[in-house]
Amino acid sequence: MEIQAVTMILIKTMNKSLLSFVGIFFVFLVTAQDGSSLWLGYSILENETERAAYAESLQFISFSDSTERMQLASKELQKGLQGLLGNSPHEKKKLPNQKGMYGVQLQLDEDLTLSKEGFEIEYTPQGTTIKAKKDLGILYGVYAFLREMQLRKPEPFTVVDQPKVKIRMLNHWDNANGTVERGYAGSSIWKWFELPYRLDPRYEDYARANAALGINGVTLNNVNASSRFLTSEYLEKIKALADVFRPYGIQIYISVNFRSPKTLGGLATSDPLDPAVRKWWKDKTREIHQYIPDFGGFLVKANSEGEPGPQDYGRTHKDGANMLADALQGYEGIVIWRAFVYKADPNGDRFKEAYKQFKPLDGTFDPKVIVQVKNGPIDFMPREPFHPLFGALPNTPLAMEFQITQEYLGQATHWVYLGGMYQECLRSDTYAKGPGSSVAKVIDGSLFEHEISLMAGVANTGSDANWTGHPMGQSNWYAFGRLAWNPEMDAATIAKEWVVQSLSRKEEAVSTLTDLMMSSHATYVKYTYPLGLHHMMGEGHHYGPQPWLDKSGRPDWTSVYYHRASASGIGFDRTGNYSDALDLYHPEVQENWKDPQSCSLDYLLWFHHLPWDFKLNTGNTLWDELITRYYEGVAEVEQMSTRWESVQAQIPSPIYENIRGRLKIQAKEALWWRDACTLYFKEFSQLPIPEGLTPPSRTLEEVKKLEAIYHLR
Ligand code: BDP
Repeated sequence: MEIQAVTMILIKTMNKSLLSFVGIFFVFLVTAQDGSSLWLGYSILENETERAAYAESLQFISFSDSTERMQLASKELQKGLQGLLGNSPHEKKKLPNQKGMYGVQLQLDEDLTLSKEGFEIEYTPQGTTIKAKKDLGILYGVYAFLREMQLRKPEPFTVVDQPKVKIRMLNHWDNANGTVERGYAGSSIWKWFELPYRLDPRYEDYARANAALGINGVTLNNVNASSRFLTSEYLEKIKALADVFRPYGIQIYISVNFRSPKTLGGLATSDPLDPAVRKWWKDKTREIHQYIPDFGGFLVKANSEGEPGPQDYGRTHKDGANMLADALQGYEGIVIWRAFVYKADPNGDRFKEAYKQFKPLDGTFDPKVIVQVKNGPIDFMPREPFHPLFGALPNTPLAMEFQITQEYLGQATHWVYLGGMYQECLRSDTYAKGPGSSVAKVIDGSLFEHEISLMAGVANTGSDANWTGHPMGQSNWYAFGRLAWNPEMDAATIAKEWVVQSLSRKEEAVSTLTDLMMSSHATYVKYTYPLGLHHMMGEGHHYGPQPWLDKSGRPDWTSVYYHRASASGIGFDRTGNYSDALDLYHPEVQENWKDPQSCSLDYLLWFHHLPWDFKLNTGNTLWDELITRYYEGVAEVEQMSTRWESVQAQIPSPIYENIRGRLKIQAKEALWWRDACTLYFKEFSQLPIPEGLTPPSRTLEEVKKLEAIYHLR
């Protein structure tokens, strides 16, 4: 309000050129400084000639049909152009027939050979069309056009695009009390106590940001679900959100607690084969549709980490999932059943648990069911081999579950771009139908020809002004969205897109930041879990190192269960000599990993237990390589800081300072990880820190105390 008033006074008193300068300044001021506008900041195009050329060719917007969403698309285009060009074209009902009058037409075209969300953009200086079969395609086309304008010069171009995955979804682990499980960016963005009466303006900002990526589904609540979300009181609140999201093409899903018939319905059981239970879910589903006619469906975590499920009644995952599918018959919605299940068996291997439970169920699920599998077999570790279920269930559609929130990846203080990690998983070859059977093709449904396809990302959003805590966390939300649209996209291209739209268009900044983003994940892995180590984080909070953790609620929640360090060596033997988890993969995949001499070093200790003096193909012994990597990781964080400082002038200063501070924390904690792990493993190897590296200046006991602080009351 105040900014607008000041602007009006300035406008009245200024000449034109000064005005455009002030315009640029204000657009910058209100859009780019705190990161709250995400990739929709649309800061002014700096190159005046290019800006003028775009402005010349974009003088008006017209649209073929006046649906609510077409109008929304036009408004979004106006908003974007206002930012990029400093002024916005007017809407015109009819195409102006004047020479020199060029603009954009948003045009519905039933004859296009694209899916209902696809679009075609044709830009020329003398006129631009954005065509789609449906108005949602037009909206997606508008966002894509605004993105392209920031990446290209004003020269003719054509873009034809459509999503490869049908459901592109965020999973929020948000609780009814406003907390977020594994959230590091403040409290929940959903204000349950205010809904449905007050609609926080951020709901719409959130919907815009997602729609710009093509995200079309949102599960609002934690998979460790409260039955409260199924009460009519909460359904009314959820309906209010659904109404905000609908114009943006986003459908709502709810995580459900399997015990709800008992806790909420007062029934004696929640057995999925009990007729009263089945009726309860049917009635509840009908009720949900009275509030949300286009309800997306249910997400279920069952018989996992203490959550209730069909196994409590001697039934299977299939019985539970199919009961919910039955309740959804006649509606559009689906059941998303999670495969994140594992049992505490001190002599077993958690790696194999989900496979053991789900493989025998292949082909038994209702067509409305999709099984959602985490990218790796353990639990969102910084680097995991792809989950062996991908490619192993040809008769069951499988959804990908990635984690965007950085639970095990430094939370909100470490800069880790996840695009490359997602890409590594999606490009992995399962060999399920011969070479080229990538995880991406399993997920998009093309490999086994499934109707439903889904990619989910566990959200990293919160109430912080910049949404994600670490400003770079935004890039992970962005990368997830782009890969959900097209799992074959390139992570570096995505990184660059994000930088250009969100941080800086200055050439040097773009290349430095893209580089930094692309190497950030490998750096993190080096100072935390090099060579395929996994699951050695602080108990419960999952922050910082605790490789010495040997007692917990379950053996497979400790660290020693995974690294198995002893005087004789380190690593989890998953070959035929011990757990044989490798056998769950196709023979060609096994071939890549089964021989420790040829196994990629990134996965070595995932599959092999090796002596400390094992000679690697780098020429180093295992011990020397391990320790060297910890040291390299620390050094790389120092280099990140220096490179970050080199682009200071090209980054909005609040974001610059924010990241600079976080990099200092990261440097301190990289050292924490290095010292904790090297000193701890040294107890077993009894070997010296390799020559040329300065041994840690603190003792293991001192480092152990750092983690202990997290448990003080
Ligand atoms: C683990 C998290 C836990 C989640 C669980 C899940 O630590 O908070 O509830 O995954 O995915 O990574 O169900």
